[in-house]
Amino acid sequence: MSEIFKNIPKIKYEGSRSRNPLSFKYYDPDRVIMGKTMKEHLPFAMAWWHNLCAAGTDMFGRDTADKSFGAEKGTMEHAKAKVDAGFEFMTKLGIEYFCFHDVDIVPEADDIKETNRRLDEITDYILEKMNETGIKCLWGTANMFSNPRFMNGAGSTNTLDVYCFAAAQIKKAIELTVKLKGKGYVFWGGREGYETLLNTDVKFEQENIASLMKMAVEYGRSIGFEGDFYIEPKPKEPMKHQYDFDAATAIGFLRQYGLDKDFKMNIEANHATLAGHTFQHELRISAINGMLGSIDANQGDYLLGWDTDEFPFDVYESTLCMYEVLKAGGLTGGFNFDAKNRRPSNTYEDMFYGFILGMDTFALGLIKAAELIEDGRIDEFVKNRYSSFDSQLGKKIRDGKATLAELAAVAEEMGNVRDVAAGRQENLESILNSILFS
Ligand code: XUL
Ligand code: CO
Repeated sequence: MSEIFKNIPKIKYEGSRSRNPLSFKYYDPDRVIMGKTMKEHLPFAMAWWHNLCAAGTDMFGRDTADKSFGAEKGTMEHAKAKVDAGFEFMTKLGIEYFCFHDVDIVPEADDIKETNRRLDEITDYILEKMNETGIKCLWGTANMFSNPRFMNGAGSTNTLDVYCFAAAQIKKAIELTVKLKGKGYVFWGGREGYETLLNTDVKFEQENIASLMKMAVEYGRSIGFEGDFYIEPKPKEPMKHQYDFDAATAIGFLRQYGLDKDFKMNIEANHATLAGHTFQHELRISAINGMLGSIDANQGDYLLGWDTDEFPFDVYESTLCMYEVLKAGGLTGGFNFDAKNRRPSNTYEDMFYGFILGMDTFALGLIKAAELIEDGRIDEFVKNRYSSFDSQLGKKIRDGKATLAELAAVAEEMGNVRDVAAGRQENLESILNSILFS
């Protein structure tokens, strides 16, 4: 196997003053922050689909990048060339993990039995590369949205035959995840939603999705999968309304169907903003419910209302993300760059620039989040903000032992409220700025 990214050396940390575009400015893997190395805090992953498959096609134009890696597309040679390219790419960047859909790693055949045979063959090859390099699998998943059979959804389909196909793909993808020792298995509800309620039985569809997930958990556990299952919430696109709208909705669904012990959230930044939330909101909601599992690290665009999957460069966002992650005690999963180069960024160098940007953005976010926590002013403010509840009566309320009548009597005794503490948002934002730009 010959080198594919010939002009690209191994990417090293050179510091923020370096003018070398092929170097890290902030990601210094061995630097220790709050007792752990950056590499331990930030288990980065490469998304097979964006990095090795997507080549720039959009609604208005075809590929701009060459991702053939010297082989004919649609062949097993090409599938292997992508493995070679992917492992060389990850090794050069020091990325420890990858994530994949079944159809990212082989061309789908006409018959699922042949597709599965191809999957066995390619994962043998991937395993060899994993053993050679020490690179690991973060999570696997089944693509149940591209093939036309899934036009009405997979778990939410109206057609029993399609439901069986979804089951077959999930079964195989879990087997592959176990074979590659993946830490997680993802359900992103590609077309699990609807375009119009006029043709949709929402209850029926949601029950079927839950059943499919239950079968997946049972099967996964029966073949030794010990990792987490994840739901990756997204409010819309491709469907007008997707059932896993946001973290709160997905968590409610999991609890309703008794799946909450086996599942956590895989939170994607761009999906959060599509749902009208901040990235930080989705992380916080997952964390306070004990379900912050993994992250799809990317960002959207304020001017565009769709999932642009850009490489993250917004350090406010990455700092507030890392603030949530540090406070939650880290992730069980990792940081998967579910991100793609812009269409005109179509060279091999651009593939590296995308990851250098993303890794540096999260490294800087980690540095700044640790400074915020060590500074302590924000945490202290939040703690003090609720200090009135430290009283006897406050404790009684927190313990669920107070009555409405008792509290009303206290209010009547006071006659009116004299003192409500200020929220201090501007002051806190200014602290954040002073730490970000110190
Ligand atoms: C789509 C998306 C997916 C999932 C995996 O918006 O994020 O690529 O991450 O299916
Ligand atoms: Co994603």
